[in-house]
Amino acid sequence: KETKRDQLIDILAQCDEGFISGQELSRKLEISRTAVWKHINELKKDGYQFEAVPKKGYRLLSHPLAVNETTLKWDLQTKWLGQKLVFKDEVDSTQDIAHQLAREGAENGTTIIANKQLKGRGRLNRKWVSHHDDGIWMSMIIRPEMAPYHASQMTLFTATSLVDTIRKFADLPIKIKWPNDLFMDGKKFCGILTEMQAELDHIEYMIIGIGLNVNQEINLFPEEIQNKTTSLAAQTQYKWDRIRLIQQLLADFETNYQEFQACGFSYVKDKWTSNAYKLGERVYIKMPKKSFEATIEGITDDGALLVNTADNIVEKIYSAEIHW
Ligand code: BT5
Repeated sequence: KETKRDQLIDILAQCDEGFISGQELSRKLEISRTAVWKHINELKKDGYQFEAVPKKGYRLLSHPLAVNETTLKWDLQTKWLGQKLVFKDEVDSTQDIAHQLAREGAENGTTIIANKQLKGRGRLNRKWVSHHDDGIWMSMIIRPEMAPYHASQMTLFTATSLVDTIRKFADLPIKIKWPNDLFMDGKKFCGILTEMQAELDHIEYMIIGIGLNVNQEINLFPEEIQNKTTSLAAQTQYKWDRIRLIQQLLADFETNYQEFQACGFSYVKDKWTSNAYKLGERVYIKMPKKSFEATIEGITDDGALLVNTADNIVEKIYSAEIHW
């Protein structure tokens, strides 16, 4: 059932005359004028902007940029992804909360989003800088019908879905660096962390973590990564609406995921390849036991990286770091 607050937002948003008086609102909502005033103040705190004119009343000027559970769920166009949404202002890592909820049985699609992370992490326990609330830090609990050895496809899938979403807002030259980074202008602005709980033949759950730099100024990043890091706003020179971006991201992930389930990895492979970073170029492949120079040829039908080594041998790589 819609709360009074939701009803108030609806009335304000649909008000043709622009202004609506406190008295009118109190009548329509069947609450006191003090209660209306309290709700309006709450909404202001959440980032809604009003024009208030004596005798005329209130007019809604803009919806909030403040990200929270209400604003995220308002007009969210998904069926199962993010419909169970946990929003926190500050956490250690959204991955940890997701693991805990998944262990407790949280349903497929449950999504955890935070404004700030104190201990955001990347792969191999590397740090993910996310202590400012200008980015998108989220973890999705997915319970896929997929063999564990196909799990790495989810990372590649997520990267392609993210590219789709961002391109809906701006035509940016985004490239996917295997396996889990999005780059622009030669700099990283997004990383994906896929973790899972699985038996040999069965995935119990996956946690897909997305860290996306949105409105950061570059000087917010620690010095050691400033020259290799960027954000959407740094590239476009304007601030992005994080709420719309998250909502679109969830909606695209959901529809693309359905396609991926129906068509298999071929749905991902072409999209991935057409956005691949350094395709056909020489890079360094670093693995725990060996490092070598090779040319990136593409990915295989199961998501491994295909490279051509200096001795003209084509190798499939399942896990490595790529440098240049
Ligand atoms: C990743 O790891 O790129 C995966 C990052 C996943 C972060 C999300 S945020 C929501 C969820 N909760 C978490 O705690 N994590 C996930 P990796 O490929 O290991 O890259 C880590 C490296 O990226 C670091 O060693 C830095 O060099 C660089 N880095 C750190 N923070 C960055 C940032 N904000 N933007 C760009 N590069 C960054």
